[in-house]
Amino acid sequence: MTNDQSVLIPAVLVGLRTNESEDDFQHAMDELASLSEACDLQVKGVLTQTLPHPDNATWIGSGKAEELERAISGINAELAVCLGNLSPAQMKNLQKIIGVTVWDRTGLILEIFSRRAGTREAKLQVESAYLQYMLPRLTGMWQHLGRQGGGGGSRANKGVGEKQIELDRRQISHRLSELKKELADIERTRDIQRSGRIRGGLLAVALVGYTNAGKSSLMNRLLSMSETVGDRNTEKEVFEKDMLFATLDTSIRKIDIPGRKPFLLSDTVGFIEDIPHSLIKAFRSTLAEVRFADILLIVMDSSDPHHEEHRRITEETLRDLDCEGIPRIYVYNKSDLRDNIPEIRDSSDMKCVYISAREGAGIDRLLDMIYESTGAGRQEIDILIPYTDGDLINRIHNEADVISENFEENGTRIRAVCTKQLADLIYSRISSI
Ligand SMILES: Nc1nc2c(ncn2[C@@H]2O[C@H](COP(=O)(O)OP(=O)(O)OP(=O)(O)O)[C@@H](O)[C@H]2O)c(=O)[nH]1
Ligand SMILES: [Mg+2]
Repeated sequence: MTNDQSVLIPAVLVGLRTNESEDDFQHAMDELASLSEACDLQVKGVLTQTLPHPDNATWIGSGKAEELERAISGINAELAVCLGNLSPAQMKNLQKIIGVTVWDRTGLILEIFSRRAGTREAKLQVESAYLQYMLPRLTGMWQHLGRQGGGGGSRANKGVGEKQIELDRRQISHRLSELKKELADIERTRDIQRSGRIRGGLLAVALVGYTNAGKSSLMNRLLSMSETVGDRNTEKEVFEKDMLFATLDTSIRKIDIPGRKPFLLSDTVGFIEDIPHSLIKAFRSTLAEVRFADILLIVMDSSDPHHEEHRRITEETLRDLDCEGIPRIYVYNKSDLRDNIPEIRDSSDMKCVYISAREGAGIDRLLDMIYESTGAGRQEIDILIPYTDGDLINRIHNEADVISENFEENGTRIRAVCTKQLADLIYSRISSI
């Protein structure tokens, strides 16, 4: 969460346009500015360069790098944030010319994540991604420190530096394996909790989508419609803000709207174009709620001209997470910001709905669609349950729709429709059909 009292670091944004269109390049620069804002940077200047391909040594070319150096000293910037992912050598060389720290887009995203990580799991995941990112960059880091120490380049210092790098490298590798183990432990606990919930027989719905699309706002809207124990549901509300990566941790809430079957809803980290691969890998366990969901709500900001592109990126990320088979509903949010709402032609393989999480429009239709789609996630069971397994009979009565029930010599024969999870659980306990 951004701290309003925190000191903003003056920074310059650096863009390199190669073969993308002017519009795409501008859009990417705007996003870099929003990411910088989310990281408490104050953008004091923007410098762009056009080249057929990035310069091997300095990324933007040595002439442009010198121009950048002059701009930086003119406005006392402390940081240069580059659009794109720089190689360790490019980063090191550029840093040397301009005399201030260089971050690339991946480094910036990792920095935001490390500031925002709230739970222990998120902290460990970010640390793991950060160390993987740092590992090949150690050389550049040492050179930078060496220069600050005043002995940059001298042969004696270089030896010490190289030893230090080797040491750092070993320490980082060691820490990475520790982190892997700790994260695996957390994931195991999470699995136990999850199977506990599945036993609750509730349908699991997951919100996914590009960052800032309105996922958390939609969760809060559904919570506000839910039945409350006291008179308010506010303590269950999740954090929403006009800021990239407002949410990092996964929150799960029971949505219990009067007159409708309750379901579980999870809200999690948003996606972004070119999300660092190490980050996706590190967040795989947080995103487990998405992987095990019965249905995905793909939320988009329909007022953003790039929302279809955002949808493509979301689908690609979901593919990386092995979520291709899960039924989905495309939720076009922020309809209140649109002048017109296109006619929706529902087809069996693509379910779309326009909603406004802020004003409530379209929410009832979305809920109908969730229940309609869950038919796909439900299945019929026909099973003979021994009289000794009375607890299973109780669960089926509580959680499934019973079609018929006959008392036979060896047990109760039940035909019912229930969630896939409940069916799997029953079949794993009772092998005879
Ligand atoms: N006008 C309008 N604004 C909305 C709507 N839904 C969300 N917003 C705003 O969009 C911004 C982002 O909303 P969030 O709910 O935090 O978005 P998110 O998808 O959870 O974002 P991350 O957690 O960063 O991935 C906030 O300023 C919301 O108030 C809507 O239906 N209409
Ligand atoms: Mg959010």
